[in-house]
Formats: sequence, structure tokens, C-alpha cells
Amino acid sequence: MNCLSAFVFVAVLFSSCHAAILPSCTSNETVSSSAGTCSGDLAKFEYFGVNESGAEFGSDNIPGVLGTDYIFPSESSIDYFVDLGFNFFRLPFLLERLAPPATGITGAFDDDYLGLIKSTVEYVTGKGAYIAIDPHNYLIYNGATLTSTSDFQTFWTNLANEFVDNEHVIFDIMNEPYTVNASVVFNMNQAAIDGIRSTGATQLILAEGTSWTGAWTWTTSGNSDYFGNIKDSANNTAIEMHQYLDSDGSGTSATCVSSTIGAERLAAATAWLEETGLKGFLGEIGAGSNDVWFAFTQCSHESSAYNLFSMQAVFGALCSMQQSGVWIGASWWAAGPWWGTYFQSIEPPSGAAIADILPQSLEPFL
Ligand SMILES: *[C@@H]1O[C@H](CO)[C@@H](O)[C@H](O)[C@H]1NC(C)=O
Ligand SMILES: *[C@@H]1O[C@H](CO)[C@@H](O)[C@H](O)[C@H]1NC(C)=O
Ligand SMILES: *[C@@H]1O[C@H](CO)[C@@H](O)[C@H](O)[C@H]1NC(C)=O
Ligand SMILES: CC(=O)N[C@H]1CO[C@H](CO)[C@@H](O)[C@@H]1O
Repeated sequence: MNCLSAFVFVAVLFSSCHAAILPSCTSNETVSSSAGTCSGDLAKFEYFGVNESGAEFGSDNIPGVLGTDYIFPSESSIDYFVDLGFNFFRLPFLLERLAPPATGITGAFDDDYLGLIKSTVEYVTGKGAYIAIDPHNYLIYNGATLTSTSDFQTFWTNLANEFVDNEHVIFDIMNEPYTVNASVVFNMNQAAIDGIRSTGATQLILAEGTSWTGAWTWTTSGNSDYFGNIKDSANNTAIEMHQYLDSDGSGTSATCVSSTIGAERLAAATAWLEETGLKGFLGEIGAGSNDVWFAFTQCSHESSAYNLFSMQAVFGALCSMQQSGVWIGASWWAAGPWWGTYFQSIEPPSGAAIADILPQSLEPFL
């Protein structure tokens, strides 16, 4: 990747970002331009790529206007990642745009919005890559939490029927539920799986838990009490979790916790996957890319130095996943045409994560 010539990391020698070390921050030291090394018997990801965000934007404008309130991914962005060797895209969309509230979640789909989803699906899968279609609704539809398993089963039966013939489509049941407990979320997932399989579809399904499906809280949120019992007649469901590396795990701050936080936050979830024999999928991971970690400003204003801990933390997370062998995929949050200067944007050509995170922390795991 020609990293050596691209970056010179100027950093001081300490391993975590705590304000306490500020007073001793008296010298810069050049550290390796690599985010790390990952050794052992590594299981490559079957699916590895990015979220392509945009079709779920403008959720306060339903249905909203294409190009004004929401947008679909650009073909050039998809080409860029496929050319690098990535083979997975996650496509968030809004339920209310696909199944308009006037006729409800079990009603007919909006032809235009479905057509746009299908265009992106066909573009991605035409390139040999995989695409997860993701109702990005937090289990909330038209202002109310979805709790009817039969309605949800009907919705997913209808949606799977649209894509049953495309083997590269992945069904991501529901993005980040958080308003109801793990038991309810589990039952909704099970209903969706049953609906999808009733169509004859055999593709990969991704099931997300409550508590924003956080990996770091998987074993304390109640999810681990239920999701071990998931039943799939096609034996092709993986558990999707998300993990951000800022202090509250929300992905809203560019400030890293430490260079090892990624692997640390995944450890309990990885152990649970090993115990249950289920496969994991890290559907969203993200960390600061232009992380202005204030302690460094004492020593260096080199922007590449600010990235170091985020890069190491993401690298360490993916390394631990491939070492464990229980994670089949991962995807960065996020690409998409409308992110602007968002610190996790990986939209080419100049999203904040393109310069360092992509070559240093993601591409080594292709
Ligand atoms: C989960 O929520 C449902 C619906 O509110 C409730 O009936 C059930 O008792 C809750 N289960 C647990 C384990 O808290
Ligand atoms: C399900 O698939 C996994 C591999 O993904 C395999 O190890 C396991 O034995 C299968 N289970 C059943 C019940 O077929
Ligand atoms: C650290 O490096 C920066 C950028 O090269 C420089 O401005 C700063 O003076 C250096 N600080 C120390 C303490 O060497
Ligand atoms: C952490 C993160 O990027 N969250 C985003 C997830 O997607 C929604 C909808 O696009 C955004 O509003 C969040 O900021």
C-alpha cells in the first residue's frame, strides 16, 4: 500500500489515551507506520466491506424526495471498494418508504423505492459482491415499536419474495432495536427467519439483538439469554453485532478510548459465539479517523499522529475476529454520498477514513 511513503507517524510513546500522561508529554517519537501485526491462524472473512448509507437519510421526511431527503449509493463508490477486493455492502433503507404507513407494514411496497433498492442490489451483485438489505428502523415503524410477530413475518415474507432468486442478497432483519427487551427482539427475529425461509430463500440472514445490537453489551443486555436458541431451517443465520470505539460506544465521538479497545470490546461476544457455535457478523464498526486527541496536541500537530490509536484499535478488533474464526464478516460504518466531513466517512475519494484507516486497518484483513 506504499504506506511508508504516505505517512510518517509522529507520536509519543504511551499506549492509551488518558489525560493523565499530559505532563510527561515532552518528546515525539516516530513509531511504525503499520497499525499493527496480526499473527496466528487467521480465518479470512467471507464477507468484508462497508455500509453504503444514504437511502435511510431524512427520516423526518416520509416519503421524502430522492436527491433531496435521501440518496442511493453511487456506482463509483461501489466500484472503488470492489476494485480493492472488498465483497460486501450493507444497504440501509427506511421501512416507511418501502411499505408506506397508509397501507402499513404488511401492505404493498412502493414501486419506486423498491425499484431503487433493486437497482443497487443488481449493481452490487452484478459485480459478484454481496449486499445486505437492512431496514434501518430500530424496530420502530411510523413512530411505534413493532411488536407483532405475524405482521413482521408477513413483511419479511414479502421482501424475501422479491429477492429469492439472487444468491448474493443477504437479509439483515432489523437495524439496532433498543426500545424493547431481548426476548421481544428475539421473537421478532425468529418470525422474520420463518417468513424468509417460507419463500424457499436460502441466503444468509443476519439477526440483530436489542441494545443497538452492541457487541460489548451482548452478554449483559439479555441478548445472550435468547439468541442461542435461534432456529433456521436452512442453517444460514449469523448474529450481527455492532461496535464503535469511542467512550460510550455510540460512534458519535472521534476520540478513541485506547489502542486495544476494539479487541477488548469484542472479547465477551466472541466467547459467547464460541460457546454457542453460532457465527458472528460485525455489521458496523467505526472509530475516529481524524481524531483530534488532545494529548497529542502537546507534542505534535501532525494529523496522522492523531489517527494512530483509532487505527490500532480497529486493526486489533479485526485481528481478534480473524484469530477466533467465529466471525464471518465485517463492515465499516460508513460510505455514502452525503457524509461530508463526518469522521467515519469512507466515501471515496476523500472521506476521512480513506487515507489511513482503509489501508492500515481494513485492507490487511482482505
Ligand atoms: C420483555 O418485554 C415483554 C413485553 O413488554 C414482557 O412481557 C416480558 O416479560 C419482558 N421479558 C423480560 C425477560 O423482561
Ligand atoms: C450448520 O452449519 C454449520 C456451518 O456453518 C455446521 O457446522 C453445522 O453443523 C450445521 N448445523 C446443522 C444442524 O446442520
Ligand atoms: C513534535 O512534533 C511536532 C510536529 O513535527 C513539532 O511541532 C513539535 O515541536 C514536536 N514536539 C516535541 C516536544 O518534540
Ligand atoms: C454511529 C453512526 O454513524 N450512526 C449513524 C447510523 O446511521 C444513522 C442513519 O443514517 C445516523 O443518523 C447515525 O448517525
